[in-house]
Amino acid sequence: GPTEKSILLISSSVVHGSAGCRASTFPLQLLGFECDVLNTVQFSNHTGYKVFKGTKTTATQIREIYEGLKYNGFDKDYSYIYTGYIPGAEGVEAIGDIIHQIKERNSKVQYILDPVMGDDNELYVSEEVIPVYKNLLRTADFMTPNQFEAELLSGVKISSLSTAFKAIRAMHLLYRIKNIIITSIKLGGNAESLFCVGSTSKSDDTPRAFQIEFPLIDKPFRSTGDLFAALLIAQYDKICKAIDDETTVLGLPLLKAAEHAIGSMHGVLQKTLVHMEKELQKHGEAGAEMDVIRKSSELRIVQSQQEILRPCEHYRGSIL
Ligand code: PXL
Repeated sequence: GPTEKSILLISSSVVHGSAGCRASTFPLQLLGFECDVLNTVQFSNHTGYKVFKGTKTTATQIREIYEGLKYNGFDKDYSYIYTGYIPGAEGVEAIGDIIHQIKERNSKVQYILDPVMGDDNELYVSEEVIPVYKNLLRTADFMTPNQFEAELLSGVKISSLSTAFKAIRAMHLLYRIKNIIITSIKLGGNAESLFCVGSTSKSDDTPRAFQIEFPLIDKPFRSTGDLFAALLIAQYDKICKAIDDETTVLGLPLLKAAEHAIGSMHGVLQKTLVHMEKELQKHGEAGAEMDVIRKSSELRIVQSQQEILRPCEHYRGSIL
């Protein structure tokens, strides 16, 4: 029915661990979303380990899978589409075609493009995806780059909050995109906090920007962007529905959604940190091995249901 919340998730699957769709599906289901999941790869584990094995879904296979969805009419009722980890340019192109078709058939669907390309100045997909994403961004309603991805897509080096907002303004203009969130920005080598900065452009095209500061937990977590995007979508949907119900106009739904997503995120990371310390103690000397650290820092998502359902309200942002 019309009140059903449904989403098509297009991202990676890993057998072990919590990357890609394995980070986003369960939280969205827990928060009441019907999730359709198209896996762009099936890897043994995320690519940050010494070894990973598995297969990529080819562009032809992606198109074929969509034909099946379309034939059966499953693609008509999505409230949201999310795209995340896609390893190559042909894959991004094939998925772009799918997005166009779904948008043509359903003008209400909202598309969240998470341009998953890398982190800390290191790419983990083919660099040929960059121009293809630049094209695809024009059809997106939301984008959720991290600092590195925002730099690649805006051409602006982010070294301060003011350059972050410069990057945001550039992306609004380049891609005519309404909602932008740069999920985490680190300013300086020994920073103790991170910043989430975002913006919604109003009907007159002026951006309404905001920032949220939250504590940095300095561990080699991965998949935090995948989980954040999922939480953001769920919180945004909830806030927009609450506005409809009460016909009150809140300041900026995207800011509220990001505050709640960060609240949950912080809870998941705290849970993961406690687990990590226990595991590393158990492993003694061997605990210093990078892959042991990697495994112990896989996000503890199933164990964090309360944190996902009831985000802590501690992180408050400000409108600029
Ligand atoms: O969190 C991004 C991500 C998603 N999927 C896979 C990955 C990564 C990052 O390394 O390897 C398979």
